[in-house]
Amino acid sequence: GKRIKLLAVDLGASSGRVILGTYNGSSMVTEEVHRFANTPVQDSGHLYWNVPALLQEIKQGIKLACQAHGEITSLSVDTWGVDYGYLDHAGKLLDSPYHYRDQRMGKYRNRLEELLPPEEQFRLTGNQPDPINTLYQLFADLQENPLLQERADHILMMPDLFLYLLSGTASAEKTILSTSGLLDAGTGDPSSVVLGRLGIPAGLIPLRVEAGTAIGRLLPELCAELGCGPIRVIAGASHDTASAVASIPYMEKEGVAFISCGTWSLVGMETKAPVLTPASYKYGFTNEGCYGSGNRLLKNITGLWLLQETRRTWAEAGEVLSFGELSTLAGNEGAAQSFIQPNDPVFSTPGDMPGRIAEYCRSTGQRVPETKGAMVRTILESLAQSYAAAIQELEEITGEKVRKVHMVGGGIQNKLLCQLTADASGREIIAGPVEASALGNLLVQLAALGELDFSRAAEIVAASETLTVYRPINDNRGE
Ligand code: LFR
Repeated sequence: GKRIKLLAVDLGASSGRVILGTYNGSSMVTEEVHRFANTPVQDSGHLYWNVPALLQEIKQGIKLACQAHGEITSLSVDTWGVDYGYLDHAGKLLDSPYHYRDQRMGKYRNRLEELLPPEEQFRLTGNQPDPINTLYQLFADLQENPLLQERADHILMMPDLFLYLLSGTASAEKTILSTSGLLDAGTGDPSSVVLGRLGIPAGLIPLRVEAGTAIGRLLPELCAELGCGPIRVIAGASHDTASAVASIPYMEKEGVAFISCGTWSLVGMETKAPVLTPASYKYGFTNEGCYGSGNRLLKNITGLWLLQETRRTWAEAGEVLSFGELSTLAGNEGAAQSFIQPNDPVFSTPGDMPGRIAEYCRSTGQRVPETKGAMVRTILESLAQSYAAAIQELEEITGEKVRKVHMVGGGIQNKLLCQLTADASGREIIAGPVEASALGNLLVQLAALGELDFSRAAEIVAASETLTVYRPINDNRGE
């Protein structure tokens, strides 16, 4: 039968990959062609993304895929949310895009929130106010550098920036833009109130496109450089979380929540429309756009970031441990003795995470984890508990009972985390796929090419991936 080959470029905050998908009409076989670290640049007290290095890695992945697999029909890029770069009037990238963990927004936060109070932001945009959001970053940039108004032609969100560098077409895809805090809730259109209040020129946001739009082809000079044909370039569900959620192998959707586990853990539920109630605001939920129609009601929980930074800190001190080894150490420990709040601001910037966790435990009157295993156990159990709490909150906000939870993303390779989540939440966990964002990215491309009726997506994922079910063993809900 017919086989279609597609490439997903999936950039996470800690690593990126280029994944080849081969679709045969009923399942998708995926193969990792290239994987690379995403290492931010620290310079004069600021934190940036290294766009040239990332572009080089993406190109390397495309080249390897074309060498090994011949003709590739299309490609798409998804990345983390909220970050962006500026293009000048000649279409060149101005400066290095900032990392959302850069701290410049702190200086302007109060001013912004005077002009646009957090509660009003939430009501207007559906996005949970957070200094990492595009609107806080843009506002800070314009305050620090008013000349930007003249130098910049428009911004491009990170996936749109890479799509532009590959195809020459500038666009603003709807799902990634829905992380910005700049749109009217549920519409995909910039909010004139938000822009007006903050003095952000509307012209900074380029032509908006729906998720799943073919925007062009790989630039001729890149085809020549990489030895590829004129691969179609598709704006997919460009936000990695939108792609990840597009890959959930739902058997049913009623009463089902998801946890997307990467650098962040996103705990949520798909709803028809944004949920803008006081409870939704109070519990820290946000509303983002799904592929197609629909809304993602979810909470951002600082996720494997805690473990990534812990691992990095220990590696720098000479003890290099894999994530598998860390999980084994934690598995050999008894139940955690101390807990942290993953979203506490002390954990949000890069640094000595074990030191900060120890300090957190000390200052909250808890026992300081004494071994590496105990430290990891504290992280994993704290995550599982905050997932369970978010599920509880989701039930309260939506008035729906959550019976099952789909866990997707790289974090589900940590089986202990999945089991702890089943235990803490008292829910059945269905884990898979691991490469959720890449798979969702590929499926949306197929739909954009007219090769897939998206209502079959879950069925295709279930036919392509191994799913693992975790049932609560030690039900900690006390029911
Ligand atoms: C996950 C994610 C979240 C977003 C966070 C920061 O990778 O995209 O959805 O809130 O990164 O951009």
